[in-house]
Amino acid sequence: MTDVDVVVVGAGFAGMYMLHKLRKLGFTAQAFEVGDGVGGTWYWNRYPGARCDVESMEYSYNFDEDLQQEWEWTERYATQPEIEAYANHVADRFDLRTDITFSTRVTSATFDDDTSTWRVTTDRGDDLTATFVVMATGCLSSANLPEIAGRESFEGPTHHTGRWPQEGVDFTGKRVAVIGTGSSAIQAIPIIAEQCHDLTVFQRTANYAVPARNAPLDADYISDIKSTYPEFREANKLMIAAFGSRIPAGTDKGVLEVSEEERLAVLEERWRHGGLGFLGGFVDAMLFPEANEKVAEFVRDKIRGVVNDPEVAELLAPQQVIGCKRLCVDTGYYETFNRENVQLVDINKAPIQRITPTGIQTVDRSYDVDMIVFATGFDAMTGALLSIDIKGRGGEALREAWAAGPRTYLGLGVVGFPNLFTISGPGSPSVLTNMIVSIQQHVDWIGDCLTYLRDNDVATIEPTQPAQDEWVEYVNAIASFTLFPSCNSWYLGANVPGKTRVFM
Ligand code: NA7
Repeated sequence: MTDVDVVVVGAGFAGMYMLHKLRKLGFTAQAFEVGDGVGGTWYWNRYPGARCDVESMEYSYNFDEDLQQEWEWTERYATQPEIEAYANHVADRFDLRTDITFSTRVTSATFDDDTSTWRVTTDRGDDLTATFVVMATGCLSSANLPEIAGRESFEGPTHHTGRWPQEGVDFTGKRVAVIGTGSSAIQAIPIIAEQCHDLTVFQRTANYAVPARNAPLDADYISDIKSTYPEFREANKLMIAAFGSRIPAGTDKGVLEVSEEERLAVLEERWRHGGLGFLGGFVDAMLFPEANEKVAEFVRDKIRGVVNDPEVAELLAPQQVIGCKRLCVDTGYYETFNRENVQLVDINKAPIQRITPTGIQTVDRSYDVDMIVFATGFDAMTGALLSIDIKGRGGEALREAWAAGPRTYLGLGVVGFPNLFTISGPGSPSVLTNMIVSIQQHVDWIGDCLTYLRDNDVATIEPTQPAQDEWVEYVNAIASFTLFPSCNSWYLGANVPGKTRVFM
């Protein structure tokens, strides 16, 4: 007899729905969460301008019709505060908090071969047994703080976008440095620039951003969607990334199969529409370098059209494959570099040497600043999982099993780790899709699986070695047909020094 049937690690959107599902199915469950509130990613990423890049009518749960009917989104893309409020609403509505222990980090999970149960411990002294453990630890939850010499010596405040203080940050009158130009930086920079005295952006790799075209949601649009919400959700599930069924359909042709005129018309229409659907105008933008380059050049031209200083425009114009790193969705990012109080520093050409007590020293000059914002991303997909000491059959450590990169079956289970599930884990569609849809699919699958085990008196389940090997091979084969492996993205773990490069 275990203390609970299931331990759930994390109370973001995955952990919350898992908890709700387990209770409905009659399992006892205990969730642990490091934050002091629910929301996961949307609890931690409070930086100015934080917004979802999937539209709000789609980035929400669909497991309860009343829930989706009663919640009112206000903008095309929801802000972090609104998504966090939604997470809290869900927690209240389904009374989830009673089974979530907050401000508590799970430190270890150890499988006992004799009893076929898990023992879970936390940094607050919890020590409990469970038949199953569900890792709802998130894909982008382990902050990547670069090891830059002298980092600790800086005398002013430093903030990582993914660990933003609850009370917010006052930039008034400050000289601010932002390191990094990924999605978080691209959302934060326009707002920081408006508030601070001056802003210096340290860019290693330029990124592609398409306009969000964010706007308040129209009441007619909301009621139109709500009147057919189940059908709308079904249609989205069938889309390649589980969102965007209302985006005007692209052509069924390749980029190079149409005339220049038609190509520009398709791209222009999607640029005007805004958002992540931009890459879906043609069938092969992520398959062939020549096709991709045409789309990339279209965006570079847009950047050149916005940024006044041609040298700055060229620096901001990315050179890698478009879409290889997750496409960013922006509001006024490139325009921000026309402001007098904003400068761009190319640290690809002149790398940062060290952080000093008063600022940032690159190989060719120093920049005095009052505050540093690290928009340097995450140890994605595996970081949060491997920060827990997980030991499976025979005491095998997950850190060892994954030393050469993560291997899973369906992104849900790992050979040698019975009754352990990873929601939207490495090797699943996960971050290449609308996360909420993929989370719900995994939670529903795990719920069905646990019910089957209980109904059939089966003590443990784990993938077989051939099934896992075939799955990993399959994922790699599909990835190798695409342009995703062509750059140093977090999809590959290539943003974290020393991490094995595997398409996750
Ligand atoms: P990202 O997309 O990983 O971006 C991190 C940025 O930080 C990126 O520009 C990196 O440059 C830069 N970076 C990372 N380490 C360093 C060091 N050591 N020195 C200088 N610059 C560095 O993280 P985000 O938080 O913006 O977005 C993550 C996801 O959240 C995003 O894809 C959306 O799905 C939401 P690099 O490109 O590695 O040269």
